[in-house]
Amino acid sequence: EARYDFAAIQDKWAPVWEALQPFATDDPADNRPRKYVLDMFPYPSGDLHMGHAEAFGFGDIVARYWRQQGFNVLHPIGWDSFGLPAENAAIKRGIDPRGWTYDNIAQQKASFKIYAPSFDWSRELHTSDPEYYKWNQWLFLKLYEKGLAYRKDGSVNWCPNDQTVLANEQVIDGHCERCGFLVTKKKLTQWYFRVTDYADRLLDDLNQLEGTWPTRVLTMQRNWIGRSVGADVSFTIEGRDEPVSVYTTRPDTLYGVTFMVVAPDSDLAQELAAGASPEVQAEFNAYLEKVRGATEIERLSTEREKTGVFLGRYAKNPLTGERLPIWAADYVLAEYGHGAIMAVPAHDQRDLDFARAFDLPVKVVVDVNAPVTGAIPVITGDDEPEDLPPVLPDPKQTGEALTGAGRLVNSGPFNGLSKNTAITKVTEALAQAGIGGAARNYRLRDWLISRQRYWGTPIPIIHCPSCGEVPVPEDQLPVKLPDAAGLDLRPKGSSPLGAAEDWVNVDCPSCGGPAKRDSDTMDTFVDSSWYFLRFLSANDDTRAFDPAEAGKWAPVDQYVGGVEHAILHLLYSRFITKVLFDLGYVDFTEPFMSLLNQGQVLMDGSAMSKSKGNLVEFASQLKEYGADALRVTMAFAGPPEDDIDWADVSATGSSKFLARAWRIARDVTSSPDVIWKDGDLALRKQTHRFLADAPGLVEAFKFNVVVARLIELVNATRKVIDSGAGPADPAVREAAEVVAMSLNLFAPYTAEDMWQLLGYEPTVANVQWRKADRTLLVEDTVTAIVQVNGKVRDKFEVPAKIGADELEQLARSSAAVQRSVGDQQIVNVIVRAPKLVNIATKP
Ligand code: ANZ
Ligand code: ZN
Repeated sequence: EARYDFAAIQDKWAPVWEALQPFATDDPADNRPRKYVLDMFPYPSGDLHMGHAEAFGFGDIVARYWRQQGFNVLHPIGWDSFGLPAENAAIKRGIDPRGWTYDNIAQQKASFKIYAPSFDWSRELHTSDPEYYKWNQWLFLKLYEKGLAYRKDGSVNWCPNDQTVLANEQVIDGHCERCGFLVTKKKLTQWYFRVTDYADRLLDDLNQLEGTWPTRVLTMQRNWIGRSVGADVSFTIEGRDEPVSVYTTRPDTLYGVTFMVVAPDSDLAQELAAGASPEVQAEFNAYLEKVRGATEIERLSTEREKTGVFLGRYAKNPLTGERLPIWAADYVLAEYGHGAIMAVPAHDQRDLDFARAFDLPVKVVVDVNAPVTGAIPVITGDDEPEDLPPVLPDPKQTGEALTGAGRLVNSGPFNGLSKNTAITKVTEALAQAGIGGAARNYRLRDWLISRQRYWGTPIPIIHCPSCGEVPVPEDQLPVKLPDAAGLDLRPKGSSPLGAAEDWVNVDCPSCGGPAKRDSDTMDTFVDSSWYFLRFLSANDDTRAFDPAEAGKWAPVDQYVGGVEHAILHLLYSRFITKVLFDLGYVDFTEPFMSLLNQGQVLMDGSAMSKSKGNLVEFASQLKEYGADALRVTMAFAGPPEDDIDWADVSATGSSKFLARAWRIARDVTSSPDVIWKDGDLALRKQTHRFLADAPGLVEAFKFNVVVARLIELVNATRKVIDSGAGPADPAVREAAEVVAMSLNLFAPYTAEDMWQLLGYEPTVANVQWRKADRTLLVEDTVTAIVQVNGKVRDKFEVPAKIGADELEQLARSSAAVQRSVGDQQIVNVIVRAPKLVNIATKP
């Protein structure tokens, strides 16, 4: 008797699929509805790991599912193959990053061929191919033309270990996202993409993704963009012609300003200090040195002891005319708002901490005990309401700022207004007086895209001494990377490309004079910001992508990937999509309509790593259990969003289940033309209940429930084979066929082999899902009892899911019940659906 042998089955079907290429989506005449299912493409850092097995397993369930539902499904694969790890490996081993990268791609590809996700291999791409990065350069030029790519001097995040700049998004709690080193600041001229122009749209469009993206990702993006709504207020400075603007979310507290603070590392602070006494200058310079060592998080912390320097200068409150001392303190950031603030210590905790540390005045201007609902006191002329009642706590004593809502006091004409009304009124007054008005600020910064490293896309700009920045003409793209041979790739703070003499020195495309190429390369997040569009035209060397193809396939219907990309990659792709929309290349504004974040694969409760010695290698698992058992184990472990602890799951159990399923197909003795209705009724009902339920479960990502139901169905089928009508029962064949079709989602080799055992041609992946027979879905029934005054008067069968109202109606209309009630009055009815109705009467 034939036995289930996963290795033999893999060896049998892999070449068949390779020849059939059943998942190529290249037929323009195919007019089925379309779905685009995409996994975040892998970085080729070695062989595939268990995390890949999980994510690609889940993505494939969805892709295979939609195919069975009659859709033309695009499920492509490529590699995110530029980046630092290749370069670092190359430096360490003295090899070419290119070789390292493409060897790893070959390795991962071979593993994928065994793991068998239903990829359309004809669209394979690698971002490090000139055929790909040519279009990165094209994209850069499009942004440049629009003024969305620009160069500026600025203080940038600098990783001293990788010797390269980092985008804000790549600084995690003050440390380098890649190597963990503490990030410092450095003044450099760098290329940026103007993401901040899109801040409002990036924020507001998140509402469209509510319900289809994980809530935590939406929240992380909202916080990252960090829109703040308030006002700008301009303050005149003694001894300075130009007034200084500050940004505040609390213009209502303007009467409570008692000093002003500027960021020590701002140009303004330097200038103000330069106009002060030599003692102040010296103190300021020493302070500035210290400040440069602190991270942004440290500086903003309310826990930290407040430090600062009085600059000996004064500003004037625009509404009260009061004289305000100006301080430099590091809790104010140079890069946010205007780098200067109006300090309101009574109502802002950091200002209060500072005021207490340096004994500065504190003035309460909002009575936080006053109710804010109800009538607003009428203000008539000079007849202002009473000032602050003495019952309010004094923040200077308590150390607690009064941050809540309330009504204004000590605020001249604004007294009595609620905080929110006052915010509006004061903002209006500022605008009218020409000294400020409504303003917004964002935490989001422009995207710094230049990198001082070799293994990336060269920036297609030429610097000419007479013409300045000159874009490389489109017909000269790609600007190919020079050979790594002969270049010193070791990080040294400037790009290794600068040393490639033949490459860097060129004629200016504009004047023909001697000029130099920009020697930085692009952040690899540029590569991945639009790759989902390149898949649509992967083999078209005349354009980045065909807008008509994008119109057909995009946006991506289902995206699958890790939550570690919640901000970086997902924010950048959303931005580039909106830019391409504005440029008229795509007709949608969001790239990924639905997002599934798979959990992590852990071992013994913690993340796997070589150093911890708890690494489970994908290759060895694949060898030991085979692709199908691994895929089933991943799907069965729990909801896909949850972490999987590999120590708690059983690939052996999955293998046994697959063998049981396979043996059912082997044992079927009826032919494909059996009459279904002659089959065992109970088994048929179970099969059709499964057919009815499985689609909804898959669409809700309840893969584990589908597998559990399949296990039950296989067991029930085995019972009929062993003790019922036997292997010739049509219901056994029907169940076996449904199991094979369903296993296609989770265990494609086993499914294909079962399909053949059942007498069909490959491939089961293209077989359409069957509709459940409604007549086999009739509900289970139970017996309901009706009592009148505690005595049973009637019994009847009702659907197990009957509602209370319906059951009560049935009870009241029962002839036996009506007879028993007679002409008495019903005083109480208790319904316990589906089993009991109790009616109480009185004469
Ligand atoms: C006066 C005030 C009174 C403020 C009050 C708050 C409460 P978000 O919500 O983050 O935008 N601020 C402005 N620029 C700053 C900078 N460069 N560095 C540090 N802090 C800065 O916060 C805006 C508030 O943060 C602003 O409103 C300002 O303090 C401060 F009862 O102005 B506020
Ligand atoms: Zn020139």
